[in-house]
Amino acid sequence: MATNRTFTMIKPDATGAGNTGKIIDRIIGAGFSIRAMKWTQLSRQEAEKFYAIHKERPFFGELVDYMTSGPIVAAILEKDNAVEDFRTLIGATDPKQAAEGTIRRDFAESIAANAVHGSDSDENAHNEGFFFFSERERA
Ligand code: 3AN
Repeated sequence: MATNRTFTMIKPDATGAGNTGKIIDRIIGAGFSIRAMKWTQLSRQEAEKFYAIHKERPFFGELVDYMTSGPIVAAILEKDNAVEDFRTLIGATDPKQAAEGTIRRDFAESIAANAVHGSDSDENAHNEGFFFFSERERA
């Protein structure tokens, strides 16, 4: 399993606000290369499957409603230490706690509508990329 890759989604608040290009610029500017990318929308069933790990959390219904509310951009990114460096680039889950200069600080609306997703481990990065992209798209 590659350990220099992570997975991201630009979420419906950010695509809807017209911030997709600015966020992709930030990602590339931080040294990540894009290995796969698609503009798509999640069905309820897909969002429930993607976020299954959170299904006992009180915000699960809200999370699924939100993530199916509009288009997203899914991408596989590559860089040394990709998972950790990308989490640093996006900042804390709650944009109010996110450090100055992070993507969530600058573009997120709230803890639920927080602009971008970033995988939290190499294993999840692999599984999440697998969820969205076929083998030839992941090359
Ligand atoms: P992160 O995306 O920073 O890893 P997680 O894994 O704790 O955060 O949560 C997954 C997603 O669930 C978050 N990106 C956010 O959209 C949503 N979420 C987390 N906590 C809350 C909350 N308290 N209320 C609503 N949505 C939440």
